[in-house]
Amino acid sequence: MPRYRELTHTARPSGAPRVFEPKNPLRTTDPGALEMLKIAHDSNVETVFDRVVAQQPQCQFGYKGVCCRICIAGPCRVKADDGPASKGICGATAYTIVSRNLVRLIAGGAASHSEHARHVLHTVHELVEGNAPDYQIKSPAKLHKLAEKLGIATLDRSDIDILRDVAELGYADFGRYQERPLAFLDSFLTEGRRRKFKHTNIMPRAIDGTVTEMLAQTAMGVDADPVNIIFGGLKTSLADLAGEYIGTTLSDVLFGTPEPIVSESNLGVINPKMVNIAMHGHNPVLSEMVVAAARKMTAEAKQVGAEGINVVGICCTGNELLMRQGVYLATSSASQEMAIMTGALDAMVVDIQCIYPAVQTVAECFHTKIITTEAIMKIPSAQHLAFSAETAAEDARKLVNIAIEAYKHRDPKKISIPNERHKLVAGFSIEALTDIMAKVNPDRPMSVLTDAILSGQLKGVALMAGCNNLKRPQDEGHVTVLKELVKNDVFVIATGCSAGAYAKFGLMSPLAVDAYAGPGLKSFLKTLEEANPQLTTGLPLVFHVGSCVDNSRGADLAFAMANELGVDVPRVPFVASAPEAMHEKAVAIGTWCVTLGLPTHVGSMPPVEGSDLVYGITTQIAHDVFGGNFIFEMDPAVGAAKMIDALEYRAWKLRVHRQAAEKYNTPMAQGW
Ligand code: BF8
Ligand code: SF4
Repeated sequence: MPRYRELTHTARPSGAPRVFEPKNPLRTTDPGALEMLKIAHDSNVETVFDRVVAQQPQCQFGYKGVCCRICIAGPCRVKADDGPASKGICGATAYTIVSRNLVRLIAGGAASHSEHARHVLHTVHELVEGNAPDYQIKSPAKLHKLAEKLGIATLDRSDIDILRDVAELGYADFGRYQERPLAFLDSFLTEGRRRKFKHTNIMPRAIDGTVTEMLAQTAMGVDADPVNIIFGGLKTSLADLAGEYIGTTLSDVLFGTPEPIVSESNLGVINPKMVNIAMHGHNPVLSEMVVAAARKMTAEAKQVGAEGINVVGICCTGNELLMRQGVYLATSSASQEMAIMTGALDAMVVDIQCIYPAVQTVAECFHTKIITTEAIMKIPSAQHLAFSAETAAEDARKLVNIAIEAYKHRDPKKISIPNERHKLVAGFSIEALTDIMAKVNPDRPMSVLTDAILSGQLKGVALMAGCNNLKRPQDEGHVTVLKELVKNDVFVIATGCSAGAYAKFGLMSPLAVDAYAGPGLKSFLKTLEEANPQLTTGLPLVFHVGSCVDNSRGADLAFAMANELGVDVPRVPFVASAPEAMHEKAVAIGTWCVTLGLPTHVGSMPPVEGSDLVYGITTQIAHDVFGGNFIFEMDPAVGAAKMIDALEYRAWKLRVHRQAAEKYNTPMAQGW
């Protein structure tokens, strides 16, 4: 069972309200978004902040997970503790309904991440077939490292031949029927996790097959056993992680492995004198091409009176561009409409995921063009331009031209850009982090981090991930948790809209270290900086490791630390947190974090409270079996305290077991 030091802390959340001031539409703490939100209200433009209020109070059957819509005899709701109303029409009880609903969220997340990965994989395939002339292998080093992990020969072979084999194995991972583990997952795991997943029978063999199996397992009249259903969900979450690995590694191969890079963030990066294009969505396959095209089209922009072209990012594709190209990150998920409200956004080019259909409605109040680009993602009234790997550069030029054309139709009276913008340092792939630590210890770079934890200089590592969820004010959770963690000497890495929050608030800058880091974290960062005089910038308070699929980088760091410490992941002082989780992808990520053995804080309650059994499995039993557990806690400060407890407990136990092993000359105890 997970342990908490503070006696009032239990596996149940504190009494913090589930929905902050339900009738208050001013639900953001981001100063840039807040400024725009006031303008939206004054000009009667409806945004997500109004719609979330309009949805209150939300259905409590759905909130607790006891509404079943899996067949059309329903919807069925668990309305009583006993008697016929305590079950669905087929007799499904609360634990069956809750667990089925939960794992279907995981399947949705795995399908989403793997759809993204499949697109990158197709692009790689087109490249090796000679059909994608605008793409290239930007990181041969990453390709070789990946091939070696996957057991693909590299000696005396051309990069393109190696990549061909990698792509084939990737395709096999999507559709394998033979009983062999998913290569893109198996090759990254620790030995301990590999054994655990085999023994618990949750090692997936293919991504698509696992997602389909999950849907079949949870169809009407199939699995009713909540434990079996949840194990199916864990397997699906591992398929999700495999999709993330494919997405991250192949994107690094095609577009480069991120290295430290300086940029800026918040709505103030939108430039009134330039043609502004927002890239919104997830896949660098599209956004990298648009950036490349825009950089060559300054002359065209000048012809319409602009000074040039300013590409900015929103959400995860923004994170991808920021990590590799230093492109400004305009804003994150909940404030996506606010970028249009500036009146100076000429085009918003979108691909898939986390794009509010409402961006088109807001855009219609301005001159902004919304352009969808993928066959599975269209918005009524928005323009569609089918983007393809074969004609990528040409497609990208067309997209940029739409923005240049739109610039001519700007209404100067409607332009209002907040001054808010902050400097930041991003670009911390695990390779980049390892290189930085290698300057302190070239033989065992990861020991720099683990030794700092063993000595007590750091309390541990936290992976901050996930979305915005307007049940509470935007970014409040991300910022509060971060400040608590760094004050307590936790080394923090961040992805997705969590990283977006820190970027927007100026917390991803070296300047924030002095203001917020505890003495241990400060001295740790100083040691790294002193050993790395080649870095042209100081190190940030929180390390940006990328987009949502790049949570795989977080898993990689946990594996590397486990291997360095000679233990499995559940013993590593490493926690994860999604203070404002929203998307199905966040549920999938949180679940594999728990399955890998990480205490995982979630600040927005998933629909599990309708079954004590399911709640207990996710928050307690999971810890006994896998070493990780969910911490559902809506008060971000309490959530952080619970994470710090978990880190301290793990670090203490590691120290004790190491001392005992040394004193008695025995192998290190492996239990958690
Ligand atoms: O994939 S963090 S709101 S943008 S789901 Fe979406 Fe959540 Fe943001 Fe990126 Ni991830
Ligand atoms: Fe109702 Fe059962 Fe159908 Fe669900 S599967 S909607 S509980 S009859």
